[in-house]
Amino acid sequence: MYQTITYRIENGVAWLNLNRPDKLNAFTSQMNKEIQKAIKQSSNSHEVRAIVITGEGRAFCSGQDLADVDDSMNLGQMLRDDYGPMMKEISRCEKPIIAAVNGVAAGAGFSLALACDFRLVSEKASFLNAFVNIGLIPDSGNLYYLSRIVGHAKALELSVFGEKVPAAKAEKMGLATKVIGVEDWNEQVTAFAENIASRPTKAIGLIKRYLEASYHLSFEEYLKEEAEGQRIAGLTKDYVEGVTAFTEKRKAQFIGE
Ligand code: T3D
Repeated sequence: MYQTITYRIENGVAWLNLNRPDKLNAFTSQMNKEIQKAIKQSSNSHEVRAIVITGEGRAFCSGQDLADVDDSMNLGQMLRDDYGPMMKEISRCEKPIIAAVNGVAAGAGFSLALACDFRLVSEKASFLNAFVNIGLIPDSGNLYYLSRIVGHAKALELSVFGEKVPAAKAEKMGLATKVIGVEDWNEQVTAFAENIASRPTKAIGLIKRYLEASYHLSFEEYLKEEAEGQRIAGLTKDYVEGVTAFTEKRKAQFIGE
């Protein structure tokens, strides 16, 4: 079904592995489309309550496959056809998405990690806003997310100098949710993802929706929207379970509905 990625669901977690390790998981048009499809599949599946995107081999993703482009290509069209739709699918997804950054994340691979809700970063991983090194601007929502995560000044610095940011420095900048050692990488990533998957999935989706909306609305408009969000959250089974568990002094068992 998929050729450039692998996809499986385990314990409520959809695992989406970029699978072109000999090219450091560089993007092709096909890979863009397969990621888009896998995110949509996860969004539509009741079974999925968290999504992990990671890379096979030693890299997370090295960005656009530079062997797959030529000078005559309209790069704007490429973004409109491939990267834009993929990034929109990710931003529309109401399930929590975790980038498990196992190795270098460069160019649009960095953008992909930025678009995720959490970034678990291996101690041997690094981030590289490589675009400027080949005369391009950061794309695929990169500046949009990067400036929100690290602030305007750092976003400009990382984009203009295009230098590698090692895991420890990335953590200090707020780029990493958590840096994880190589030895317990699989265990810790799985535990983090399954923890998120056990939480009230609908509420998490609404948190994502309204956090994003807060950037685009006046405070008055935001309060109006927020009230609607809470109305929806208040109708979920997980809300009933949360309150019941509190009054019964036990741990809530959320089901994601
Ligand atoms: O079309 C457009 O340009 C518009 C779209 C833009 C979106 C973008 O993402 S632009 C940015 C594209 N990405 C880059 O510029 C990053 C290029 N890669 C690197 O800078 C380095 O490879 C890394 C820092 C990512 C890793 O360095 P290192 O030393 O660990 O590995 P390496 O030896 O450079 O790479 C290993 C192999 O992967 C190598 O192939 P080989 O020699 O073993 O056959 C290398 O060519 C290949 N590879 C790495 N990145 C890419 C790639 N092949 C194709 N495309 C790549 N992006």
